[in-house]
Amino acid sequence: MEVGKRFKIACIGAGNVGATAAQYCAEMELGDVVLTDIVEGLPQGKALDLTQAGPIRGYGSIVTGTNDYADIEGADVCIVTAGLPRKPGMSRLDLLEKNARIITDICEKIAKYAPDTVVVLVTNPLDVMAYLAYQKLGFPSARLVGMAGCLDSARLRAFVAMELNVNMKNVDTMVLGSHGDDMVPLPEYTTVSGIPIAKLMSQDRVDALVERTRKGGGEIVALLKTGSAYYAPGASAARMAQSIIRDEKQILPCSTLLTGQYGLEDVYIGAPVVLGKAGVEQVLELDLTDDQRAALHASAGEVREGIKGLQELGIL
Ligand code: A3D
Repeated sequence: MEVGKRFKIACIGAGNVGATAAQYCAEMELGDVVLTDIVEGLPQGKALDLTQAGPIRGYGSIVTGTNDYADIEGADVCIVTAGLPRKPGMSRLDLLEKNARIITDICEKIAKYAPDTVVVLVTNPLDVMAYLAYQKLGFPSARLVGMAGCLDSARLRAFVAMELNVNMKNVDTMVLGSHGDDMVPLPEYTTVSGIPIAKLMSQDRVDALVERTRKGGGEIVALLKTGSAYYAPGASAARMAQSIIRDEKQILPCSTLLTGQYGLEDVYIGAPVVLGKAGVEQVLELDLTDDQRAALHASAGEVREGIKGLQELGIL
């Protein structure tokens, strides 16, 4: 009897987003999950808790927790959420440096223990960290992909569904560009069961929903007061892991290395990609208006500023 392969997903960073991604991966039975963190007991405790939810939720994925990177050995997908949030008094540059040092260290460990893995990076500032990880890992760019567009497009889909009082599953959309205020949502590519949203609501309402999407992360931070969003980010990372592990070849907006597409190169930025077992198997180029193209280039300019910051710090 042929025994099926059990896939392995390493969630590096067992904080809010990492543990939530682990939960969704286990619930979807994508494979066995290894939660990894530097804080002793944290990944072990959350892993045990998730394991004990298995009999109730009906999943058979084995979830373990560790502080030892050797345990990620052979992981098919590594979801990286390790990093520090911005604290009061911490400048953007401070945060950039601290997270860049964490990502550099983690990349060394991934390259050592899981050299064939596909990395789904989540740590902010997302597109800059994705570029850094790509440089540090030495993997083909197909195997390093950033999570942002999945989340941003899910937010726009949810807002459209809430506005029209329809099922969110019927809403489809595409968001390009960097993660943050410079993202480039594409209302022309937003449909409800194939119907363009321009036929379902006024331009003013479309603009308002796009603006709410742009500020979607901040809206949740303001409500939570401490910490940032984690259910939808965790679900987005797990969704990407699913497309990779099951070789689904889903078209999803992800941060990826551009090599001339949209007139941009040598920068990580959000674009529609085909995600399969090789990672990013294609980058799709959409027709953009002049304004959207200019917004995408401005977005890439911001990412390049961050990359320049890392070069000045001697990290890149
Ligand atoms: P949090 O709950 O603080 O978890 C971060 C975890 O990383 C903590 O448990 C730390 O102990 C751990 N950690 C720190 N250094 C290391 C290390 N070297 N190795 C292993 N673990 C380490 O944060 P969170 O889960 O809410 O967010 C995690 C990251 O994701 C942050 O950078 C967020 O800004 C980012 N994030 C990005 C998005 C995007 O859409 C791109 C959305 C949500 C969060």
